[in-house]
Amino acid sequence: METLEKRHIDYDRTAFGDDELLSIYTKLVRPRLIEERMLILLRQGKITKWFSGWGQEGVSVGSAYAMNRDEYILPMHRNLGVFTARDIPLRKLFAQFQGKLSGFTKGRDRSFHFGTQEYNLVGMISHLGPQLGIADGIALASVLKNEKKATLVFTGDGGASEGDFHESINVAAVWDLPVIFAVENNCWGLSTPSVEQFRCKQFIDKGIGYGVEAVQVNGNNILAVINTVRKITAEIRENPRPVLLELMTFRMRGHEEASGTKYYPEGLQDEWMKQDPIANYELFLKEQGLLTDELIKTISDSIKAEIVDEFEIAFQEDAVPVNMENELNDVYAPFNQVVISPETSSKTEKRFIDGIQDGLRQSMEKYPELVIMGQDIAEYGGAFKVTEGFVDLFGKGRVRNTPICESAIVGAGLGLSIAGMKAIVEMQFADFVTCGFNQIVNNLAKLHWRWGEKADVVVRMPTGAGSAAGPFHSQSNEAWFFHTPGLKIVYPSSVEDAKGLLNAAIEDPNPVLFFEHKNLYRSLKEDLSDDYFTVEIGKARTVREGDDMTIITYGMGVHWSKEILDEHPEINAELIDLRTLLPLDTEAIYKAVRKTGKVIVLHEDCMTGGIGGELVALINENCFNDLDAPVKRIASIDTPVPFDADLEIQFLPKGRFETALVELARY
Ligand SMILES: Cc1ncc(C[n+]2csc(CCOP(=O)(O)OP(=O)(O)O)c2C)c(N)n1
Repeated sequence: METLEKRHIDYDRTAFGDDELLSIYTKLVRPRLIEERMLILLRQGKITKWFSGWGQEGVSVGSAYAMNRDEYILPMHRNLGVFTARDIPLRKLFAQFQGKLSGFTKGRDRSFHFGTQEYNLVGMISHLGPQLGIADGIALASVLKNEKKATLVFTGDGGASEGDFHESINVAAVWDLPVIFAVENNCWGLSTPSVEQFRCKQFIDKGIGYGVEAVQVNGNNILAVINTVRKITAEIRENPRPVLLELMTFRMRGHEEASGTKYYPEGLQDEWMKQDPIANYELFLKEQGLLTDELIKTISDSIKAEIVDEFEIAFQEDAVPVNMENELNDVYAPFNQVVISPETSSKTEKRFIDGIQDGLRQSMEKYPELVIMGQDIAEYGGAFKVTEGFVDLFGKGRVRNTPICESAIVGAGLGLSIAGMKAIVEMQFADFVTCGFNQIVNNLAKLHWRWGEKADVVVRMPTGAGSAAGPFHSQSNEAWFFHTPGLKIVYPSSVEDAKGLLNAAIEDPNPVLFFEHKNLYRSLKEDLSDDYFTVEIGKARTVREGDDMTIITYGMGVHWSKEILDEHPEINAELIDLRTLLPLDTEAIYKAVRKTGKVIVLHEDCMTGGIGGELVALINENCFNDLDAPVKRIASIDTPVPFDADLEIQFLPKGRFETALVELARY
């Protein structure tokens, strides 16, 4: 531990009694002593890399200390002090570092990449910025529940260059969310200095652009950090709003040990050494007559002994058992869907869009904790008017217009879920999900498998071509997500399924992408149960029975198939609507294939890398001996979706499907 001859930080102890000052000291040295030990273990090859918070402990410990214990903190990679300040037992923390079962992620994720409801902490994913949107959702939940709680989310000065920072602080500003955006400004992002990260003289200058209050504090002054965070939290709990808090500090060690610190200019580390948060605080406490060299040694020896013992316990723990079933079982949050039938036989003829609206409305009634978010969805009713009238029914708190910030809003959906609520995010068009892609595939999809927390979010995706809307309002993009374990993908083609599967998706605690074909919204009509009901997720539907061949499809493909089969009464085909793409109903697929021995797989999405490829592979692997003909795969051509109506007809697979159907019938 460094010592200083002269103190370089001024402290204001007005708000602190002697005992508290000392107790803060023990909390402050703890992460430093852990890192000292970790450095030894690293050199001995007993521990893998982590990201050091050496020199930044004032930020982590001070912030965590100042927050109430039941308020969420979303730490980053240098915030060991947050975890220790929340008193996570060291053996559990070290088991996490060592990938042991008694850690937080069953060996599936590393060091600080975990969350824990028990300690109200939500750890990061490597992508840095996505943390920020989650904080918005947690804070929104606290506002909607009138809990008067603050949320604190960290970001580095470098990570704050990501779009997520802009989106999240903007959403928090517009929605008056009680979030502290704590920018841990250690002046560097790996080897890149702040001047290459942003042009403002100081980070807080960004606050005015977002219309939020911005405060700067010396992050190495633990008492100043505590005072500042206490003051802000006291204010925003009562009068919710975001605050941008810039905590000035410096990283003394490398980004991680192996990358070194050679890029720091000569003398810079020596200058910052004088600002060490612990050495300065020690001097201050000595001046106050509260600390002596003996007491420092006593405290340090006792913490060090604890660290050695607790590391030993973590080392002694058996390696995590390697069991494939365990890995696969944890991909989804456990949920046994009990299908709910309509209470009465009352039915009304409704359009596809009405089925969706019915489901949404009845789910909003059933789940008071359910919130819908999307662009223009409030008074305007959404681009397709699905939520028309919802503000009057459920209020603006639960039917929320969002800024054009897909990433922050999907993140906010996850935050709502973490805080015990349910979320639906409406993409205005499925095409725009690209802007929220990271949150979906990296946060929502992996969360349960990583640390056992559910991601109770439905993303509604108005999808598909056929209305001459061009390449950015027509795409089929289900295959982008099909490849990501942890997501469910639901794609109804009937009015009944639209309502029943949407209700089921909302009920399911797992993240569901719910595809709604825009061309079906107003063209398809069916008698629909008026009551609330659900349809089983993961179950395909036999639309028509037949013996000549099997058509496996979903979405618009079901309607094209019906239409063309009606024109070819000589072909007696079994028609399977997958309805759920993830998880796939493989049993239904194999059964239908075995029944006829001839198969066409049809989808609107492009051919290459489409879901059809996976279906054909599965059929080949599992039903080869039952096949009487090569499996046909019909899809859109491998181009973006064209605007011109004739070009679009050529792009779409309907015409090629008819030819293939007739050919296969003759085979
Ligand atoms: C999206 C993304 N891009 C790049 C990286 C690689 N990376 C990890 S940390 C880091 C620097 C982060 O700097 P800053 O946010 O200032 O935090 P610091 O490490 O300085 O605490 C980079 C470039 C990443 N993890 N995620």
